Amino acid sequence: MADYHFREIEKKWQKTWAERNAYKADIDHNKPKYYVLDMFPYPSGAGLHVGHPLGYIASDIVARYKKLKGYNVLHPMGFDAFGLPAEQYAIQTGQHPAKTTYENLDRYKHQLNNIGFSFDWDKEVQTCDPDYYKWTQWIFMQLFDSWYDNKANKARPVSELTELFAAEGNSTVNAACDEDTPLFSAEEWTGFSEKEQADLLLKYRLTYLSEAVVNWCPALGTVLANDEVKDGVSERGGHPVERKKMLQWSMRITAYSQRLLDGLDTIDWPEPMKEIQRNWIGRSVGAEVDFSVEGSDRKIRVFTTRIDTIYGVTYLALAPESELVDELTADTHREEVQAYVAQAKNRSERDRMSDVKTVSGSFTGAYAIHPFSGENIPIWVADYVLGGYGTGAVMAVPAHDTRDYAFAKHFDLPIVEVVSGGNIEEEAFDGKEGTIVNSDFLNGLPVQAAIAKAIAYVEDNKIGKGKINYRQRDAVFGRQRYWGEPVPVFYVDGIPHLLPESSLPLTLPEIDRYLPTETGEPPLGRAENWKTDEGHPLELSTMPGWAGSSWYFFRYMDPRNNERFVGKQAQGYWENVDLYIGGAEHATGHLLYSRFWTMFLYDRGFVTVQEPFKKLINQGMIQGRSNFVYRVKDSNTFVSYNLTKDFDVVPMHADVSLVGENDVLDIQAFRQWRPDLADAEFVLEDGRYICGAEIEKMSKSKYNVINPDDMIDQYGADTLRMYEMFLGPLEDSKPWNTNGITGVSGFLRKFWNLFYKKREFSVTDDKPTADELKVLHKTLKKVEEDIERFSFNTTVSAFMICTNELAALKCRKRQILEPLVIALSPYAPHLAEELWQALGNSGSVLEATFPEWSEEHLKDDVHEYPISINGKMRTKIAFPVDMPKEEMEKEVLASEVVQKWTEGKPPKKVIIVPKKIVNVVV
Ligand code: ANZ
Repeated sequence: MADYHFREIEKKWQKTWAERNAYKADIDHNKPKYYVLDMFPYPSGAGLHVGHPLGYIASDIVARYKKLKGYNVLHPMGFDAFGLPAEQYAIQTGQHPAKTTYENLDRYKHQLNNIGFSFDWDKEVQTCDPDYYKWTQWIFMQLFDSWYDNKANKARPVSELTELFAAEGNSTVNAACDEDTPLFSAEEWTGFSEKEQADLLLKYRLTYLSEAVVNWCPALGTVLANDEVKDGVSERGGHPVERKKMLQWSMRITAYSQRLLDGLDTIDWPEPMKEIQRNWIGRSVGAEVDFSVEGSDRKIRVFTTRIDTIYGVTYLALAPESELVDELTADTHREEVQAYVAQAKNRSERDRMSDVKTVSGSFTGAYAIHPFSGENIPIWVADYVLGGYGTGAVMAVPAHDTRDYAFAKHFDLPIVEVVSGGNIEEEAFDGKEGTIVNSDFLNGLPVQAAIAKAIAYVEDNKIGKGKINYRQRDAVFGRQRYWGEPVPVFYVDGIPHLLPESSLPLTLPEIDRYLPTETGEPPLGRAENWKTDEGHPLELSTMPGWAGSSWYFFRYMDPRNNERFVGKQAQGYWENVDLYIGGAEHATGHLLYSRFWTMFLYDRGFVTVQEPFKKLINQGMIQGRSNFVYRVKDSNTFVSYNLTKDFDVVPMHADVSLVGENDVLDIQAFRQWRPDLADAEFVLEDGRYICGAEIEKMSKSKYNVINPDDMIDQYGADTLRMYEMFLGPLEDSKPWNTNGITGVSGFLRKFWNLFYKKREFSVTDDKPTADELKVLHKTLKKVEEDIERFSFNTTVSAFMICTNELAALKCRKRQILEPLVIALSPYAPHLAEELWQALGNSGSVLEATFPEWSEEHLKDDVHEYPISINGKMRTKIAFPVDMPKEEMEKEVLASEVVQKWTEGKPPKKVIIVPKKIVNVVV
């Protein structure tokens, strides 16, 4: 084959690699391991567009490069195959979601294979496969069977907790548990009924059933996790979400808040991702202080981060949800407060937090007593106080907090500034209004010292204590849907029990329709005989999308193990993911849950690592370039882009496949696109219809999707791979531009032509020149250094420059070209494999070693200086680069040409610019 026939070449090598099982990764203790992973895709009905493989191409390059560098590389792929879209489709069509899922999955696989990825398909996992979700259920069971010991700072089996309860009750146990867990003695514990014990244990288990306020989405018929709700609507579909109290499975991720924070310092992730997780977890150091209530023995406990400002408290504010509201409100104010509470509860948390302008609240008629000054302070209900955070009550210090300040101004409450506590710049109040108090024993201390002293004081006096709060809540785990993992739990007299391990997997039952039952139970309520053999009812909710994706990286290491979720040996060898590439949108979902489950599995001794992903890179989005046509209102006439100002037009997306170079519309094709356009009329400019264009998200609905299959068919997979990398830095978002791809395709052809001259393979064994060696070594150095820092676009340019330079030098030498084939193989594996074979190698380029570059060939040892006399270039003289200036000057002046132009006279000045030029002024 003499021409670059990419179609045949790519088919041939894809087939060969598959036959040879070329990417099989087995444990090999003689080599260091490297685990490169992509976030596995959800196989959607739309298939892949060119944006999807961007990250996969980058990870594939790294995988192939690391292999050349002598690593044993694990580079698997699989599918996150449970999820809402397949189920929504099933509801519409009556088709089993498995059917569409597997159809989509096959299409994805086919598309991925077209691109020539080095995936070890023997390691494939699919989260909806019972052999896989058996182990998701198993991990759920381990979580149910664990509690978090704050003293040991790790999860432990529940059997050890019940032993402690039986021996000492729970007062000595420092565990992550529900706020409302009562204290009990050992005798009380043993005296409790089975149901009472079971209920208490649920307050400790790491996965538990509780009555919780959840995000209920009536349109989707399910609850959603906090990260699945954006701006009050469901992330998928944009349906309204309500707050609702339900009996619900949750995961006690809050037990791990501090470790999830600390762990961030040990991993190499983009700083913004770490920051998003830090903010989500929301650690805040402060104190809880109890305020007594006048005429009542109830106390109001507040959480504050600024206890040093306590002398400036002028009112207390309770969250509308707080149960204290009803208890404390004076009869004279009851009606008003109740009306306020009813209205406030309907506002979303987000609105309540951020909106300072619509200050609202209601006075309860009750008063608290200031613990330091003994003064009376009014108690208000205010919706800016959130029920679910801290204690649901705040001590309001209008002079030092903006929200309190706005509230006090609105309701005309006193504003009292505290002069201790140092000077915090962002204080709300500038001292012009209200009184200033001296904060007594905190006076003159810097903020942190004042806080420490005040905390010591409240602790000594037993009216409060130092406290660290986390904003993160436990993660809601149950979903009232069909297409997810069944929760392996059955009920006896309302007590949840785990199924025996031997009965896993608990497989999804067949049902007639994928909808809730008439009585509002989840779809599993439709299954006949959804019971244990003993007739006990099984749990009806299923697991959320994130269950299966929270541990799949371990399963890849050992996917066919029937005894364990991952074999000890396999996990011990592959450890965790060295490089993880995927989208930034998973910061508070998948990436947090995976870290949580890994820490848990570590605690219980099931894995040897605490963090799943050592290094993370977020690839940017490839945006689409949409085209528009402009329809004259209420007509079927379309006006060309530059004429639209003279008409009243409505823009409409036109499929980008109907538009040619320079945005010229193919009118014929457009008319055939849709029946309603068959008789479309056009107002043209210069005889053509020019479309408008805009950069938008690549999406079916915007008709701007570019299918990688089409690109591969037209240009080849190697060109697509290199072009996607060439578009710009991996992390950046950038628009797709099909015009640019021809440049890359031309470059690969040019590279090919270094080997073939007039269709003849013409590589020689001649000795390379210093210049040729320099081109080679410069390129190898750049390629290696750039891959090591994940800069792929610059590597592609380096290859282009090198190819041009070698073509200019007419270099066809094996000693130069062969190493380049190896270096190029991670990027253009098919072409490299073909040329490797043409060079006479029997094995595969996959088994080669990445060529080493050496400094010796990079040296510029002589430089040819232009010699300019009075500003005019007269000749050129080569000097060794390390020659001292005085010697150069002597030689320049002695040269014949210079002698001629200076007529032998001594020059006024000689200026030598190293490695650039010599200027002689006479
Ligand atoms: C007095 C004070 C004075 C406060 C001051 C702040 C500044 P973070 O950092 O987010 O933890 N707060 C406490 N619980 C709240 C709740 N459930 N809803 C709304 N606000 C609440 O914020 C803690 C601070 O937010 C606490 O410290 C409290 O106001 C308020 F100059 O107490 B502070």
